[in-house]
This record gives sequence, structure tokens and C-alpha cells, in this order.
Amino acid sequence: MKLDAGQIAALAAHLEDCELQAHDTLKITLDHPDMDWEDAYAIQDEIRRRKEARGQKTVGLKAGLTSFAKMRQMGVETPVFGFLTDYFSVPDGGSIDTSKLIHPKVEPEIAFVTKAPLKGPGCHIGDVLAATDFVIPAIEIIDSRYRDFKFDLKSVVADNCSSTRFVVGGCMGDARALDLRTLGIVLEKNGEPVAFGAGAAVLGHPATALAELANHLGRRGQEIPAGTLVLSGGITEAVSVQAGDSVCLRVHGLGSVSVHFA
Ligand code: 0L1
Ligand code: MG
Repeated sequence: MKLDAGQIAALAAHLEDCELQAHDTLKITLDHPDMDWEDAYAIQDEIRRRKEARGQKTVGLKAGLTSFAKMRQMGVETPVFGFLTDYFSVPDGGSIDTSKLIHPKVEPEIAFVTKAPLKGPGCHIGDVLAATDFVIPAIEIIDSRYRDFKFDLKSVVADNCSSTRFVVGGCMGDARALDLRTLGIVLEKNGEPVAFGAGAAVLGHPATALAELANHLGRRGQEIPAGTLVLSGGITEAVSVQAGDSVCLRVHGLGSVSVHFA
């Protein structure tokens, strides 16, 4: 690690304040060009610790930048991993107050709920499918705290991978019975289709995102516990939204999930 405990705590406080007060900042690597991956995840862990100390519950995990569309959009080549807090969760058909966000974008995703722990190293798609209770459509709302979404991967990891809200809904699907690679999705904004795709856009198979998450956690002595909700990553590029927009994700055979921005 290149940063000391005081720097980690100060950067976590700064990034979490930006989230809670909906104001943007410059990427933290400008002031800390030598920070490494351990520092980045330590800052994210400290943000999680701050929330949990306030009584907020961690309700899930996420993989980000898992599709070639997202990697191309953001100019990066590696997935990143974050956590989901209780107040990020928005009911299906619910409303999100955009005054609490900076510059939200939506991502169509497949969420997994596990029924057995997943621990790397060596975790693969088969392990993930065997440990999956069900899959369900999800819309993730991301809101990088970095001005104009301009960042590098370490800055983004420290910022909990731009996480801010998520909505799950529609129908639960059996991951053993579905071909998640060919599962088709349509994302609509204000009734107009704006993005299309299929599960294979996420690392060839969305379960790969969970395998990579389990392997990442395994390197840190952690695992994906049973009963965890995991967002596997945007299938398409992220789509910008603003107050007044309504977004609906339709997933073939699994119904739809929607959210409004007020
Ligand atoms: O969920 C995601 O794919 C977001 C990862 C962080 C990068 C971004 O803000 O697009
Ligand atoms: Mg995402």
C-alpha cells in the first residue's frame, strides 16, 4: 500500500461526502498518483465501514465494467467490484429524487441471488450456476462522484464503483433452466427503446462476473455469502437520465422492471 491510514480515512470521508451532498470532485489519483489497488479497495472498504457504523446495512455486491460496451464507453479493460447499501434500493416502479444525485445514468443488468457461498480462487461459471437461487432483472443507477465521469480505475474503485441506487423486479428466473447468454433485453426511456442486448455482452456469460467477483474476494480472504444479491454489470452502455425520465427494462421471459426520475 502507498497510502497511510489517515490518508485512506480522509479520502473515504471526502468521496462519501460528495455522494451524500451530491457534489462532484476531481479524480483522487491527481493528488495521489502512486496509490495502488489495495489503497483503492481500502478506501471503498472505509466508505462501507462508515455507512455500517451509522446503522446502514450492506444489502448486496456488484460487478461493474463487465461488458465490452461499458469497457469501450469508459476506456478500460478490467471489471471492478463494489457494494450496495440499504438506501440504494428502490422499489420496482418507484421514484428517484435526482436532486440527491449528480449526473445519474442507468444500466440494464441481470441480478443473481445466491443460495450457497462462493469462494475463490478457482471459482467458475459452473460454481456460480450451482450456487444461484434465482436471477432477476435489475436497473442499476450509477452516479460517479467524479466530474463528467472522468476517472481512472483506481479512482472509480475508491468511489465504490459509482454505485448509488438499484431496482430489481419482474420475475425470478431459474439460472439452470435459462440460457443467460442469449437472454435478450430492451431498455426503454420514456417509452422509446434506447439500448438492446443479450446476456453474453457481460464477459461472455453474466455468471462470469460473479466468478470474477468471488476470485477477487478470495484474494482478499473473503467470499460471496449465501443469500447475497449481486448485480452482474451493465449489458449495454450506460444511458444518461434526468428529472422527468421514466426507464423500463424488459428481459425476455422475466418481465420488466421500471423506475421514474423526479
Ligand atoms: O456499474 C458499473 O459498471 C459502474 C462502474 C464504474 C464506472 C462508471 O461509473 O461507469
Ligand atoms: Mg453496473
